[in-house]
Amino acid sequence: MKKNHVGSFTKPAPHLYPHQWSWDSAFVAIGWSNFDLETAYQEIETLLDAQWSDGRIPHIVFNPEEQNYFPGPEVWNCQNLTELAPKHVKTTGLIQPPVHSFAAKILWERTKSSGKESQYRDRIEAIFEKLLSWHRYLAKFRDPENTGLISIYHPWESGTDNSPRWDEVMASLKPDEVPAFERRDTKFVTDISERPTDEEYVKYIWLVESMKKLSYDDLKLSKEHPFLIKDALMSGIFALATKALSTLGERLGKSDDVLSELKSTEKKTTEGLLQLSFDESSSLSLDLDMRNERKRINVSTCAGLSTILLPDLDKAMAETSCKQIMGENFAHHKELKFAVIPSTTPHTPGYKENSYWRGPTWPVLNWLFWYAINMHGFEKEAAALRQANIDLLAEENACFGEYLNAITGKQLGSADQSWTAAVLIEWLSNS
Ligand code: 9WN
Repeated sequence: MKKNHVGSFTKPAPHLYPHQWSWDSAFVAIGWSNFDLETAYQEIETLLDAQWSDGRIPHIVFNPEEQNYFPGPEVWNCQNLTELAPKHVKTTGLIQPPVHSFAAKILWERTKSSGKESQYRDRIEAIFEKLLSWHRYLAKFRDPENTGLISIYHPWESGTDNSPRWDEVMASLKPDEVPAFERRDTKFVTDISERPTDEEYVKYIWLVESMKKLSYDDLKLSKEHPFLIKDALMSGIFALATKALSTLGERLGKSDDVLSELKSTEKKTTEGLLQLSFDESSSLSLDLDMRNERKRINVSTCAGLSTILLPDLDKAMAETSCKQIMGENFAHHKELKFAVIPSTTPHTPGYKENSYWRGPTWPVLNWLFWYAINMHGFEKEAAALRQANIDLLAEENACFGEYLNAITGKQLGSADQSWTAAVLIEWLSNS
């Protein structure tokens, strides 16, 4: 993390990801807060400084020093396409899962326990207000259908870019011309089969072009953009983070109106996830394809485990969800050497052992699910999951991998990934 820290933020990885990424920063701030509160606050503040006037937190904030990334700011062209984008800093027009309020709550707890409340009080107040407008943006503009669930317009928004969750929808897209481009990501990984394919990439860029044509305007996007999905993982995280924001709000003495607004948003998302997305037969929360009559996308990936992220889940549902996580489709799949959660259940359609979100395990999501299992009181299962992740990351060649093969223990993607370090710090500091 120290090595990847530049100016006032932390790059997700030394070369592959040279800018500030939204949800990476939230996890990294949690990691920093174990030993350097100031840097943790700065991480969140730098990100929030790039917030759009409608409340959205962009998925990437570009580092002006860094020209070697595709698609860079000239591709996104946000400042010329919409008044909503900030003028002083360049960003993409996408979002990522809203982990930030969850991070802010943890930061404030650690601020209090280190006796630094008065030093950081004004700053947490300012952070709270910005996060409130972020949550209002999500509730209003990312759910015009009033389902309680959050819409995404691009696989990059999901944070699980080439997950088999998106295969059927992506296969149905028929991109016309996209401007010529040269990928840069494939220059930084030794084996390019660990990254998305060129065919996937063309579609990613085509979707970006469509968003640009619609000026990143949510109302137009929700009506006309070809990719519109209610994302189960995004929604589960939204419920968890909204609860965290309302708890933070209570501690900061916010008004009853604000607190009840947040509570009803959390309730609505919880109901949406349980009623519209949860599939009894697979015990998974499934994404909904809004361009195909809200069809449930029935693929077994770790996003389906999002039910456990709901803070107000009843005991029976929490148990079902925990069993699924620790069972033979996920952490205890018979082929895995390490009992960690794979991104995709082995051998489901679209599964690939070493490819990005198609099979490898992502420590950061393991940590999030570990947190949730603990939150629901399954201490034994949480302890086992923690230990399996620590064992995997202690393998000789693990190198804080971005993602890892849980069958062989091999590190994949980028080495020295910041959020992998952050969650390892968390596991080692909190058992
Ligand atoms: C595109 C930075 C990001 C993560 C995402 C992960 C990957 C980028 C990419 O890296 O996405 O945003 O180029 O593949 O999928 O979750 O935030 O670590």
